[in-house]
Amino acid sequence: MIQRTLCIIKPDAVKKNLQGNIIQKISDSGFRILGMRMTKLSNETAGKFYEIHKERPFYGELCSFMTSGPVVVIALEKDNAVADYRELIGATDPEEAAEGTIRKLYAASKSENAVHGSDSEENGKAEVAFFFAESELNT
Ligand code: FUP
Repeated sequence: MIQRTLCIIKPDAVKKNLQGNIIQKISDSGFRILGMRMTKLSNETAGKFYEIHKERPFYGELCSFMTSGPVVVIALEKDNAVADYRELIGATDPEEAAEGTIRKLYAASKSENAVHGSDSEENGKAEVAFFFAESELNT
C-alpha cells in the first residue's frame, strides 16, 4: 500500500554537510520526494512536533538539539514507506543500527542520530501534513 512518511535530516547531519548523501540514499531506495525544505525549527515548532515525548526525560534536550541548527524536512512516498524507511535509517541508537543504514553510517549518538522517521502509517500522514500543505506537494 502506498504510504507517506516524514524524513527530517537533523542539525548534526546538516552541520556535517551530509544532506546530499542522505537524500541520494533515500532516492536510490525507491522513495519519491513529494516535498522538501531546509528550515530552522523554532522552539514552538519543535515542541509541538515532539509533543508525544513531552513527559520523557530527554524532551528538553531533544527540542534544544532540534533547534540548534538548520534541518531538511522531506515528505516521502512509496509502497510500504513507513517500514521501508525505518529499515533504511536503522535503530534509534546508531550502535544498534544495522550495517549500511543511514544512522549506522552517519549518526553520532542516540540523541544526535542524523535523521527522523515516522513510526506508523497514521503518523506518517500527520507528520507530512504538519510541515507541508497538500497543495505544495509533488503528487
Ligand atoms: P525514533 O523513532 O527511532 O526516532 O526514536 P524515538 O521515537 O524513540 O525517539 C525520538 C527521538 O528522541 C530520537 F530520534 C532521539 C531522541 N531520544 C533521545 O534523545 N534519547 C533517548 O533515550 C531516546 C530518544
